[in-house]
Amino acid sequence: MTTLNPDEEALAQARQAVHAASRIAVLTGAGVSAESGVPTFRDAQSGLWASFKPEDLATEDAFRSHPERVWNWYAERRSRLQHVQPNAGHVALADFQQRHPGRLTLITQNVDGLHQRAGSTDVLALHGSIADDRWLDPCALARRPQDACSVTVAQPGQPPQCAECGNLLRPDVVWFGEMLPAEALRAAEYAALRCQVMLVVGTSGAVYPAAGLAHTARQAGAQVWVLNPHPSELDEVAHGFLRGPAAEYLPLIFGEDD
Ligand code: BJW
Repeated sequence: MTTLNPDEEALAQARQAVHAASRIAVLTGAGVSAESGVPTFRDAQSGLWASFKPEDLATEDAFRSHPERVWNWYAERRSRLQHVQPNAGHVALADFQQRHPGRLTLITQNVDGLHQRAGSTDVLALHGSIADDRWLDPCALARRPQDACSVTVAQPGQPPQCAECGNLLRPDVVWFGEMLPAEALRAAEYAALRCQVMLVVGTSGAVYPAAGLAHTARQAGAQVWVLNPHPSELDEVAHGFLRGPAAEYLPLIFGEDD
């Protein structure tokens, strides 16, 4: 008889749980993109990432006080995303969804679009998309509230502005203190309530309401697994841990048998 070491044992259990479940929810965070070369928020070591906490940059107040600083943070991240690719973890999830339609709900806090680029469909993107912009304020000159600004001027290193009223474009992401997209959040809560297994991948579990989905799943009776090389704030919710990198472990969990 072969004896498995604790890591192999956990991996085998998680894999078995996933393959036995008809309703799986996967909640991802920045760690799932780390091996694609996208820095995580709270591990970041360089540039603005090191100088400011996410709470100091990812807020409307920060943007209103220092629009250039925040805009350039996003510009740098957008530029980096042009040179990265989905990794084996993103691909494993997308392949599983394609092989098993309707079985896996993918909920992500990431704004990088890498799950979608890997081929995942119906991704519940709780914190928006870094690829998109929207106006910061309603147009000051509009006659009707639904009318948006239309004429945009851009100076290098500054957020584009409405030439007529001075309104600024901002990234279409969810900052601290802002509501999450209602439909995506509702669908994510529904998936958390109904799933038999939830796998939480590469998130510190520090940001709510996303982190609360793991609590919801656990309270509703799901088996909860955490995949993260380091301890996270959601460890206390988990039935089991996988202490490893997402790009290596996700293919082992979601791949087909040889
Ligand atoms: C690997 C790896 C590898 C490394 N493989 N893993 C309840 C309690 C307390 C506070 C609140 C609460 N409810 C709401 C709040 C307030 C607030 C909040 O949560 N604050 C906390 C900081 C305490 N939440 C909000 O404000 C939210 N809105 C809201 O609640 O609206 C309702 C409301 C509004 C108004 C009034 C009243 C109520 C909005 C939260 C928005 C978060 N936005 C950001 C920025 C998005 C845009 C952008 O990208 O710039 O989202 S912040 C940032 O954090 C980003 C991320 O999605 C999010 C989570 O980060 P994540 O993914 O966990 O990354 P890291 O870096 O923290 O962790 C990486 C992990 O990966 C680590 O664990 C590593 O070990 C691991 N890792 N390599 C696997 N290879």
